[in-house]
Amino acid sequence: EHVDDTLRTGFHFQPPKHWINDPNGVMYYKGVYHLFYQYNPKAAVWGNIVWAHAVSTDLVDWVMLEPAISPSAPFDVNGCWSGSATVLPDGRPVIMYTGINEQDQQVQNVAYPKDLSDPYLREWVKPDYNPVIAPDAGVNASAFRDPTTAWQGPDGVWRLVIGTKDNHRGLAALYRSRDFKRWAPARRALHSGDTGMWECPDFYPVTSPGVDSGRKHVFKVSLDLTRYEYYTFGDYDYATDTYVPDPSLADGNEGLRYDYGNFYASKTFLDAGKQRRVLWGWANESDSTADDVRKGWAGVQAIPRKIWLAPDGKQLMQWPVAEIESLRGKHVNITDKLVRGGSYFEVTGLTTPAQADVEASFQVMDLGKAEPFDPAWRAVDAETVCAARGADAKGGVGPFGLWVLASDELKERTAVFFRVFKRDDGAKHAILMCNDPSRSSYADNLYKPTFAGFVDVDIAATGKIPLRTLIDHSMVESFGGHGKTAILSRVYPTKAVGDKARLFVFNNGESDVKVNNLNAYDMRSAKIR
Ligand code: DQQ
Repeated sequence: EHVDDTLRTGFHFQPPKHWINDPNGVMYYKGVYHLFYQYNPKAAVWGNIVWAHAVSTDLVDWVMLEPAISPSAPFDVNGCWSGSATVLPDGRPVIMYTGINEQDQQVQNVAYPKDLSDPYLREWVKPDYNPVIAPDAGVNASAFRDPTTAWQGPDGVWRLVIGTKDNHRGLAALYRSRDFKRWAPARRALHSGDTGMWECPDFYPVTSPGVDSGRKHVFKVSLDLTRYEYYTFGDYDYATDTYVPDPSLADGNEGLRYDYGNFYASKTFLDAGKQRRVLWGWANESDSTADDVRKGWAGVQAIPRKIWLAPDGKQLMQWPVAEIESLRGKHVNITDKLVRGGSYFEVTGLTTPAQADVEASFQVMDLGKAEPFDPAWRAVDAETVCAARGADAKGGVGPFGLWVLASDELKERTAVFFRVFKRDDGAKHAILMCNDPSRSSYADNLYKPTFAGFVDVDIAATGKIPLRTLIDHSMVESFGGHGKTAILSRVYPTKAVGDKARLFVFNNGESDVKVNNLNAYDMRSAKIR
């Protein structure tokens, strides 16, 4: 079987070939990180789904193992879909996943490691008493899946939620158990919303460094209809199993997102070793199915991100786990370089700009040039604004930022950029962050959406906007405002590949911009064996 390597990633997780989707059962157990994921062992399209398995001690290099869970029994013969791992108080991990049974119903099954002394936990056993949760009468049996990691209340009872829907209403159905074997539905869902099927819910306590944030809980869902995820955080009462999002937060399609780009079916786990919460998410392809078949592969996992509550309590923050910095090689630094309105320059000196880590801080020299923010652009609908004002639309302050994966003649390039608008309300400025892939490739049949989010940076106070972009052949994964806004795009250059790719800083605004500091690093490839 032929695999086309040209746009495969160097330091983002991918198996050697075939289709992957959701991260599953992510966990840290006795010094080892486990990543399971939805995988088609036979082809580069979705189907024949099993839980593939990889392990790592540093979230960078991976050892690929045999699939941990494959269809084998009446309760999962038609597929082993997404789910989560829970580490029990006695130290045993347990997986709960969705099986597609003989009747094509979605049921929840458990699996336990066969041999706890195997550090990689290669083999998993499915008890005969599966399924442990089947859809009751009144539950939509073809929309009842993706159990979360369970949590235990002070009463010793386990709880978890399952994504489902009732007509158009998405639901996080709550179940309880004393023994992880017999589960009973709660009378009320943990949360619900008028947004269609809720896939891959996640629910967890979140911390904020240096702040006693008082046990806020995060609730995230993946919306099947829009293929976006959104989250809220708020207060969770164990006694009544009630979750109330903070009233200042929008719920539903208008809510906050982990990532404003191509990032779906994500899942977090508690890294007990490093006392942090880590987020994994899946980046789908944006080329055609025919292209995926030709390439022999499809799907990438985003860089694992540390996730925490911002000290101001307004949103979550994310940052690539520090371990990936161990892959940094050759380093290029630029300090205090002025980029006049309408100009650009190349960042030279990297050996592999197609596989790089770029951190930059941009200073706006004349904020007074910011255009007024049209109140018709609702604060959450950054995408509309960015679609109307792309990387080539000259502005007052911005667009400025990076052209990554750029070809020699600059006809292929993916823009990662900011625009600053003046607001008439108290917030003073609106900062838009966009990924514009509209010129990313000469190839046809690509999906090239402009993705965008707002970045909550007080530019009048600091004058600066920080950006970090991980470039990995077909992945452009950016973090604005030190992790306040993340945007992941998939792009498919034809000329800006391998050592032909180039990196630029551009400024299409009227105001000059200064690159206070730019540190770019070649990235070595992770070892995936
Ligand atoms: N992918 C899985 C489902 C889940 C969906 C099937 C989300 O369990 O709802 O591969 O991408």
